[in-house]
Amino acid sequence: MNEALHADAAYVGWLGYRHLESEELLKSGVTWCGRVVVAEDGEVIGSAVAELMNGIESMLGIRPASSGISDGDYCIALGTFEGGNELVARTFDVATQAAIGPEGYAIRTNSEAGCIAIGASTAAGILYGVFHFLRLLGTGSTSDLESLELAENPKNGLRMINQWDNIDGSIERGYAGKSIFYLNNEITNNTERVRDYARLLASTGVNAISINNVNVHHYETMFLTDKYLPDVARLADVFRAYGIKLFLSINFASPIEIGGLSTADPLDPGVREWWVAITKQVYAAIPDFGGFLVKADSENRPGPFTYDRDHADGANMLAEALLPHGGVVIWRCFVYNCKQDWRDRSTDRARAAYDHFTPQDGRFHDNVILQIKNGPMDFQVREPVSPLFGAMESTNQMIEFQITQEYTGQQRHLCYLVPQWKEALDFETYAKEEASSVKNIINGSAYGRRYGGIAAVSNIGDDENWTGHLLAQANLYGYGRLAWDTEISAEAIAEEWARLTFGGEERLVRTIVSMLMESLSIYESYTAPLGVGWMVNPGHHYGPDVDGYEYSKWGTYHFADCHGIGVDRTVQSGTGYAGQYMGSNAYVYGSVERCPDELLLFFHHVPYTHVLHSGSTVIQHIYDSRFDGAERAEQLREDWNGLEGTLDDGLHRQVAERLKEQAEHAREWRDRMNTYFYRKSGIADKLGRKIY
Ligand code: GCV
Repeated sequence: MNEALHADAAYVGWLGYRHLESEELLKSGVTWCGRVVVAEDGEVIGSAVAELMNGIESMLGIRPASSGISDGDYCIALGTFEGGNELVARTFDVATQAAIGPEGYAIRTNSEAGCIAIGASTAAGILYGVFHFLRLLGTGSTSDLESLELAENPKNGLRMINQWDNIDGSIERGYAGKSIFYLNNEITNNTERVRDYARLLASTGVNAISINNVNVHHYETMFLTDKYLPDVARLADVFRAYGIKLFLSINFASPIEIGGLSTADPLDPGVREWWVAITKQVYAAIPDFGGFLVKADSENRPGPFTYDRDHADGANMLAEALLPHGGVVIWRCFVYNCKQDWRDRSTDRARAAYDHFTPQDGRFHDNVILQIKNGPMDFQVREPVSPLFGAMESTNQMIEFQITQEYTGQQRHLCYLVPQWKEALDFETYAKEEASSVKNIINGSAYGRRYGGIAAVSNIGDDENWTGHLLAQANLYGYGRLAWDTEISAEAIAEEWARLTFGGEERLVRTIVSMLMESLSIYESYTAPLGVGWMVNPGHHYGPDVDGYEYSKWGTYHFADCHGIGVDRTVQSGTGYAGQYMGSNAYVYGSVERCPDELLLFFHHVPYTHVLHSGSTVIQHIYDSRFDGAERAEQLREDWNGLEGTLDDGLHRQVAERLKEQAEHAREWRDRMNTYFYRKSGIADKLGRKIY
């Protein structure tokens, strides 16, 4: 197979629409898909129809005819329930139609009418329905098309991607090349690539994107002005055709930096008027603009604190400017003291978001959503879930995940993150007696909130395969699918992705799914077992450095000495962080006996000889997990190498190279960690393995 084809296969990702292998499904598909009947037009419907035609052609080898009405032969009928497609109207009864929300869809085979109908209340619903139908074909998860009957609504209103791209083309924490949006302080003209990204995102159910880094620098501050707004609007056009709303990250000090004012005080009438006017200007250019994403008073970014105002003052000012246009403010809760003195044992960064925000519950306007990182620190491989979820009954909340692998191997190591995200979503907060797991908090149902959802920091760049590590595409795919339906299992998502990307050969699929499912635990075991994070090289965050952050200002310590390790966050003797949890979570985390092993060192400082629930001591676990993790990383490499010949060489080779690096690097982690702790503790490995 030639190189161009390899490259193309990596580029198209899960939208490669491989020719179907199942004869039965192929036959059924050819019968039903010869014609597409659609009575409406419009951009989003246009995207849906184009995707359907291309998908069918590629998977079934027939190009469907397209018409406004049926010719009596079998067909696929698309349309909104009220949109004039008689086949759609006939196929779905009133109850089904009523059960479909704004972005949902129903798919049903109507044998009598000779159609498979995809019906929805909006064009976006049709688009999602089409992608679902194509997924059914592509994964072979239906053997024939005679009896389809399904209906779906997304579990979350906002299913958002955050780009951390800068206008100079760099990407903060990007590991897959340069930005696809920007180059040399200009917004790209290559909207083809942006459009392909929009397709990938829409196919998983993503419906919102913020296109610039939350750290908003000089030029990006001007995105709100005539200098860039027409170009921003061009990008909004591309995303709109795929049902995706565009948001901008804004600089809280914009009134000073681009408005010529002397203050950005949110209670200053001049500042408030300025935001009203500039927001109006944005909506004139982008009528369906989503709103502003804000990082304020965080890691040296400006914010309301400068003026002795609080987050609610800042967020509400922006919310008022957006309200007449239907926009929302997404206000990040990643607020902590990043200039801490490491000698100060009373300040605990983990406490910060809860301490800052809970006192303001009830003060945020209805079109403000607080965006909270999944854990209280910063996207470590293992953290407890942030105690802020559920702790603000009268405030909209959404969760923030990091698809880009800043602390999880930077797309040079394999680390499938969906299991981590699922664990966070399933976490029971005990905010209410029932149904108050994180997923029910953020989807708005627990407290009857109007807005909520999920955001995640993207992992793509202009690398041919988008994500650097080809298998890291599974994280982007998995994020979207999970945001749409928080109930699907991580394994089911992995399997879908593997089948769509690599085809249905069983050994190939099984191997890839098992590698993905193992990968998080492997990465955790050679890097940061027992919940102690941050033992990485400062700045770029790749690779081991146990004390890299130990004497820094960032509030990220493990407190290892010759006796023990871990952070005492108990109420009795520590920072009190464990007391921020509700119900039995506080009880479990606050006790060294009850705390689960995987989080022990996050909550407790214990001697190396402390015996874990597993029966092992802390020091022995430190050694065992590193040896084990490095071995399992080697196994990943072998598993993949065993697939040679079952997928095209180019794809195989690029992953093989990454897995080789990972296996070597896992050994580096193992040896650095084990040697450090052996030297600190003076306790030998019971199994007498080589520690340097
Ligand atoms: C965008 C961490 C990252 C920063 C990032 C920040 C944030 O600190 O290292 O690069 O900045 O989180 O989420 O705002």
